[in-house]
Amino acid sequence: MTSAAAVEPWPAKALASRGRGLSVPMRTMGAMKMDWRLSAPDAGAASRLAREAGVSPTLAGLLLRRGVATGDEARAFLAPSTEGLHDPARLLGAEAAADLLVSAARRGRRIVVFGDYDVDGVTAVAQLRAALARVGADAAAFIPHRLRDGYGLKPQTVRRVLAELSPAVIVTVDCGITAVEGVAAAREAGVDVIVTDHHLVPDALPAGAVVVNPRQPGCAYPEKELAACGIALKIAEAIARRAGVSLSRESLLRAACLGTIADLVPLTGENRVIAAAGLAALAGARAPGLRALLEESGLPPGTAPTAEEVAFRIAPRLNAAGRLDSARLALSVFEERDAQRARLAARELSLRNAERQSLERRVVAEARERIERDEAPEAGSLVLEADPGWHRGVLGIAASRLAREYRRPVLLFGLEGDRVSGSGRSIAGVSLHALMARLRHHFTEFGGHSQAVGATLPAERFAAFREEARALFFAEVPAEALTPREEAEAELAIEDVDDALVRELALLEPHGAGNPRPVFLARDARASGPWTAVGERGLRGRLRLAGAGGHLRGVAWNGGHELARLAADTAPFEIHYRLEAQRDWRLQAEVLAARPRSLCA
Ligand SMILES: [Mn+2]
Repeated sequence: MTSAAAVEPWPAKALASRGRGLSVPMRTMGAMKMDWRLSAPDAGAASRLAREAGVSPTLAGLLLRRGVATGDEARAFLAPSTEGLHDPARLLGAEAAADLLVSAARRGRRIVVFGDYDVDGVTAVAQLRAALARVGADAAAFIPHRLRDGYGLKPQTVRRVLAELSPAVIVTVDCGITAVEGVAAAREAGVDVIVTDHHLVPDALPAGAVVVNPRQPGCAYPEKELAACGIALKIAEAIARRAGVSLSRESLLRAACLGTIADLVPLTGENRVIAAAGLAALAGARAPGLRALLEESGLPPGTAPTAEEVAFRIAPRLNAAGRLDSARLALSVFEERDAQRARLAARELSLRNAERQSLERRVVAEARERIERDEAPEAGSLVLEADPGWHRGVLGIAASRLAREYRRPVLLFGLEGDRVSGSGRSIAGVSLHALMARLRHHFTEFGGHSQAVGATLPAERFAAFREEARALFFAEVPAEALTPREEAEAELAIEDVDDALVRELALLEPHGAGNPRPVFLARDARASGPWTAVGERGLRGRLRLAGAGGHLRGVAWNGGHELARLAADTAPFEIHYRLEAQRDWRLQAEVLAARPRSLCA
């Protein structure tokens, strides 16, 4: 692998031939054109909210940007409580689903919980199985195999479930809303079907199923953005209420918060309550597998993880099972009662996660080499690569890393016999699904949403598909979508960072989709200590930053080169940064971008 320092800027002729006056993203931040923005809210509105809510103007500004407008809303946002959870009965179909499941349980009819192989799907299965076990149901879990079955309630997967598990009732989680044929296959076999799903609702719902989806027409449920595991939490509570049994809400919330954070639904509204309450409850996790998983993830026993620790340490371990093989291993973390076996399962998840990382690194490195060799003008609008050696289970995660790095839509395919299967990830402002749908004539399978797609096509069509796709994206992707963007939410000079502010900002946690850790702009930063590069790509470093007065430990993961250059000089420079307190409470500034002060005028 070439070091980033040696990478040439994007070839000038590729830029020239685009003729759009557009800068194509490159490896190192220093060399590329960047759209710097400060999107701070109106100062008057911020100081009004600050007075009403009794918070600093800085925090008030950040709250305004998160849709919080009044003192009451601010108090509810800053202290999320389980009183903010809505009644399951408000979710259309939840009562009917609970009735059907409880009566099936009482009559000894077999129920299959049909899930998905990611954290959202697995935690949803765990919750429904726990609730069904509590009412004495004969309930089996079925999670499709990512490589062998693929996603969702396909007719052939339904036939496998019918043959292997002989269910009387199938209840889906995290899939099924588009499964017209899959539901029909089950109904023809006399099986009752309940579809619980949070994905976008198509015009035609599957016929003959009880459907629970807060997005479906006629559902007045206030939180439309629940993850599948959030819906499962509601159904589990509806089951317990219907059967008159008690069920530990804390235990449900522990699972629900993991899937809610991992599935990247907005952590606002009810999802914020689920995330906050679930994270707090994780400190008291009792299931031996979950305790072992927290320990494997490097979290001190008895402490609540942050949402970022869930996203970067816990969720990748749970996901690793389904990426490489069966997701049953991830489910066993929630269900295994034997302490020894539970520890082994958690250990095995760590090993698979390490294997996933190495498979992913290989795909990313090989794709990078091709990206940097590709001088065709179309290359700047879409990365589309395939390799027989690439493992399908890591293509989506590798595509998302490359899409962020190069700021273009990325599609990666693995060749499997006479078929090519792959995943794509997009960037803000580009609907990958809408563009790929125009190439549907090539695919035998295609699905996803605006930012992520999956597709399969015959290998012999791949060359033609690639050529058409590159031309299509070159013509259709707007130039401004490809320009790297750095957006800060507020100005905050280094010398204004103090303990009181840091404690106040902690009230915004848990951070995630819809409520990101705030990015600040400091206009007058200086390096006050030596720069030390770390990491194999030479892109990381630490330094001390000094504004007019204060000092702050700094770290940069991707913007290291430009920062190192600026830090070597005595001139002040401008940075975008996030504040993070480590577990040891050492505060540091994560520098996301740096540029000379002179450009700011
Ligand atoms: Mn999901």
